[in-house]
This record gives sequence, structure tokens and C-alpha cells, in this order.
Amino acid sequence: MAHDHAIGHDDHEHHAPPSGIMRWITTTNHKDIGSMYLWFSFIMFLVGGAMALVIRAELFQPGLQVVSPDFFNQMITLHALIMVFGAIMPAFVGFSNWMIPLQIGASDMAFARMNNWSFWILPVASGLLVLSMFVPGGAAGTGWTLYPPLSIQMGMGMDLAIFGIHLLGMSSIMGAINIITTILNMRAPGMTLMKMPMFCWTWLITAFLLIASMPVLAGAVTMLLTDRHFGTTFFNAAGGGDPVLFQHIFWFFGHPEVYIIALPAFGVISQVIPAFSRKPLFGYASMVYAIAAIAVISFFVWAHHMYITGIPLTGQLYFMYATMVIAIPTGVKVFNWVATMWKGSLSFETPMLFSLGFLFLFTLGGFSGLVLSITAVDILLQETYYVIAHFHYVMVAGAVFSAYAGAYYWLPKWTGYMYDEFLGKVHFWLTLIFFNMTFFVQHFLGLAGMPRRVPDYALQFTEFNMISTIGAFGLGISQLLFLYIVLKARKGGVKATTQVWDGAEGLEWTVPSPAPYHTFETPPVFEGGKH
Ligand code: CU1
Repeated sequence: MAHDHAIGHDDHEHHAPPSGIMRWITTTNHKDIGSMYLWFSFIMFLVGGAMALVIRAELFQPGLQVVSPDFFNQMITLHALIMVFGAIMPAFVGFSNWMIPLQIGASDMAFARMNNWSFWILPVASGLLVLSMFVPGGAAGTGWTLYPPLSIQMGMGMDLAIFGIHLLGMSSIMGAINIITTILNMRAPGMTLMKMPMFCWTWLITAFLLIASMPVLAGAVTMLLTDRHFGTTFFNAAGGGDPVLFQHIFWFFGHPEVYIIALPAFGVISQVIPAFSRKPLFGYASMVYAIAAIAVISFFVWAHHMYITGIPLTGQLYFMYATMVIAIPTGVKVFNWVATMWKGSLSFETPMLFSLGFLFLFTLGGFSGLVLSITAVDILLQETYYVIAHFHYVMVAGAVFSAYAGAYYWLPKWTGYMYDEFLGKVHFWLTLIFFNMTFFVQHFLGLAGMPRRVPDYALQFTEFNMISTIGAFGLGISQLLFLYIVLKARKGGVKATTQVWDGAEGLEWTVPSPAPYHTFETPPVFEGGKH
């Protein structure tokens, strides 16, 4: 930035752009920031994964072998917070930074400097979470839901978690404002909303979800903070408050949060499946309406997490049916993905394999969600491993699989080189097998009554826990293969062409940035690929 203070000074003084680490700290380039989000996300994925392995190591056999119950509780909390806020959400924000400007033909994000700030808040916030393990009393041992009264009694690790969550919320809200402004104001001529690639649509709607739900979480943890330190009694019955109030506020954020994670994942899948089917996405408009419907309904189902808190029977019935209603727009999406493949010219490179893995396993997670939505069943299964199994099918098979689908799909665009297709497929199959080995058996453990968030268990649960732990270590180790594949692709090799996936793509990522004027005057042409 050449700021000219002296009148009459020659205005052509030019500073070289910052290099080295300063480039990354000061960058306003959406591709740089996208890459930083993705690298940060993967590092946090490994950190949160290591914590999961501590949990699984302890649960390998009954009794206490590896960690203290207290530290186990801390791992339970931090694994969840780090995976949700540090790994999964930043991964899809990384995709959004990289791809939204390219897909709509914008030169960058609307608020390029705020974009830099959104990112750099993240390592600080996640650092606070990790740091909280080392303060007196350790990290919050409440689970990521931070329920009072326990969260009011916890040590200062809880304060660090609260401050971390405030910062994470700021980062998300700024990112959401940026995405909405970019999409609404910076589309190239001819790029109407209903011509946008589906990934942009999912993020546009997700950004509104973020703006509506993150402040609610911020409010909940702020009330917790004042209950802890400033004498309020929002959640303390002794002062006229109610601990269940916290659960209502938390889940009013928490359930939309599920879709903040899932919708961008749907967006990625909606790009990858058409590309590898050499057909346009089936039912584009119905897909947009389905995303919007899911987003709206997601705000009205929160108490399905609270069936055992004594809400009235009519309330339980309402939340049961409202939750089941979400299966309808979700079913529309699954139908559209399958219909896109119908009579397509299919091929099964790594991005498509991860998308199909997503399609099968996420649907399974949806079905176990339907099971849990039934009040009478949930009262039995609440706080058991069935719930753990359910949401890991949503979070891992849903979000992580589609993040991998997107990463392999766009890696040639990002690096300029093809990744190793054979190793990519090995990565997929190892991930698929070990994922199911880890989590499928947890359905049985839950149905048999094994409680979640407890470091010890009764003898009859031993075999399934051993299988689950072996699967978890396999799953963890096979993710290092992905790191190797990315590093290898960055070093060079076969150059990526502009039509990597055989050209059925039209708009996807073949648009140069900034896009040439009038790129989108005509609808994309689908050429049909190889036959
Ligand atoms: Cu929910």
C-alpha cells in the first residue's frame, strides 16, 4: 500500500508484496485464505483425531488403563469442539473461499481484508481450547454441550472454552457476512441466482443459518459466564433460574449447527456427482427449495435433544413430528443425486467414490436419526452409544467424506497437478472400511445399553469396543495417507488440464479467476463426456 503523504511527491513509489510468512499473515487473496483454512482444518482434524484415539484407547477394554476419568471427560469435550469448530466448519469455509468467487465469476470475496481476519481469529480460538488442558483444573469436562450446573462449577478451563467459542462465533459470522455479500453483489453478468452452481446455493443458505444461530450460542455461553463470575442465576434454580433453559438455548443453536455442517457437504456432493455422471444435476430447482426448507425447519426441532428433560407430552410429540418432516426435503436431495446418476456415463475416480460413500452412509445416519426422533425410542437410547454411532455417520460419513470428495475433486485445480489416483482409491477404501469398523458396532453397543461419556463399562460390551478401537486406530492412521497424497500432488507430476474430469462440467471449476466478461451469458453446455 503506497500511502502518499507529501504533496507533489511522485505517486509511483511501489512496495513489493510481502513474502514469506508475512504473505500469509497479510494476505487478502481468497485462494490463499482458502488454502490456509484447508490446511488449518486438516491440522485440527489430526489434533481432534488424536483426542478420539485417547478415548478409544481407554475404551479398548473395561476398567481404567490409559487416562484418568477426569482427563477422559476433557478429551470428550475437546474432541467434539475441535472437530466441529476447528476441523469440519473451517474445511467447508476453505472450499467456499476457494470456489465461490471462481464459480460466480467474482475477482475475490467482497470483504477481502475481513476475510483475512475471519481466518486468523481461528488459530487463536482453537489455541485457547487446546491451552485450556494446561490450566489448573484442566479443560472443561462437560462435553461440548457445556450443560449447567456442571459447567458453572468447572475451573478456568471453562472460561477459556467460553472465550474460544466467542471468537469462533465472530469468525463464523464475519465469514457468513462475506459469503452473502459476495454472492448477492458480485456475480458476473448473466449469473442469475438460479444459474449458480449448487455449492454456492448451499453456502448462501448456510451463511444465513450461521448469522441466525451463532449469536444464540454466544448468548448462551455469555449467560454461563455471568452465572460463573458475576452473580447472575440464569441457570441456577436457587436464584430462580433453570438449568434446562440452557439446554433450550444451546440446542436452538445446536441443531441448525448440524445443517451448517451438512448443507455445504450437500453442495460439494451436488457438484461431484454430476461431474462423474456426465449429466447436469437432476432437479436443480427442487434442490434449492429442499436446502431452503431444511434450513428453515432446522430451527424448529431443537428439543428432540431434550426428550428426557420433562417437556410436556404434547411438546414431545410436536418435536418428534417436526424432526421427521426434515426427512422429506432430505429425501428429495438423495432422490435427485440418485436420479443424476441414472443412465449417466459414470466413472469412479476418488471424488466419486467418496461421494457414493457419503450417499450410502449419510443416508444410514439419516435413518438412525429417524429412529432417534421417535420420542419413546429416544428415551431408551438417549445417552447411549447409539447416539454416538448416529451422529458420527452424519459428521464423518456425511461431512468428512464429502470434504474428501471436494478436496480430491478440486485438488487438480488448486495445485495444477493430478493427485495419485491409485493412492486416492486406497485412501477411500481404508477410510470406508475402518470408519464402519469403528462406528457401525457402536449401534449394537447403544442398543445393548452402553452409556456414552463414561470411561469404563460392563464386561459384556468388551468385544464390540475392541473392534471399534482397532477400527479407530486404522481410521486415524489411514488419514495420514491423504496428507502424503496432497504433498505429492503439490510437488508436481502429471499436469492437470482444464477438463480434468472429462468435460461434462460446464461451470464447475474451469472458470478462470477473475472470470472473463460475459462468461455466463449462456447456460452451461453439457457435452456428454466419453461414451
Ligand atoms: Cu438436532
